[in-house]
Amino acid sequence: MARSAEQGNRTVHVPKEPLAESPLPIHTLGARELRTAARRISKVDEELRDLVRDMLRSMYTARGIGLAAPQVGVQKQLLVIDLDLEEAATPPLVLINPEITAASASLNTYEEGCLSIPKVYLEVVRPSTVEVSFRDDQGRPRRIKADGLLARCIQHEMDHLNGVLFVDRVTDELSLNEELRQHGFERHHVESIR
Ligand code: K1U
Ligand code: ZN
Repeated sequence: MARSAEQGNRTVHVPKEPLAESPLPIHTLGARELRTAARRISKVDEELRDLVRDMLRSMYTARGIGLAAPQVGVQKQLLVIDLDLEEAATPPLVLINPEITAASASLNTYEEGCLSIPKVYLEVVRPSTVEVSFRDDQGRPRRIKADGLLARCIQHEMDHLNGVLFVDRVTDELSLNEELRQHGFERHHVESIR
């Protein structure tokens, strides 16, 4: 639907309270959708912003801090992040066609989780800081330097855009097998594309 000049292209904004049901079902380990590489987005329009809103509502409902489009079965290079779930005034980050332009040589270890692998938490080693270029929800080019949990989350979500899951990066095979088993997954569900 066309928007009037008064309405303009509004930045996406949705309440952070969880809904009774996720607007978009989130695929879980074993689903083919999680192993399919996402395509670049050529047009940032109201239809895409509607998808962003539904992804944000789904992320807030699942109480996650990030969500990538392939997790909801959409093979587009789009991800959302919000590290401040309790603060309504903090806007989420929307990254369209993100590219890592620099990554630190220094690495750190963090126990990651994933909405697509519920309850499984395992240590993953990644670069401590990254620089990322992307388009925002208005299609404007952006560039950020990220460290801490934001750097971690960006790398985790960008992996989703390439069909890579954090369990592919776990080096402790014993812990991986045990943690998967304890939460109802089997090793064959991982089926790495790497
Ligand atoms: O991609 C996803 O499935 C979201 C994932 C993001 C993520 C978490 C931890 C490290 C890297 C990436 C999650 O949000 S899982 C839930 C979670 O770990 C968490 C939720 C609320 C506060 C803090 C962590
Ligand atoms: Zn994930």
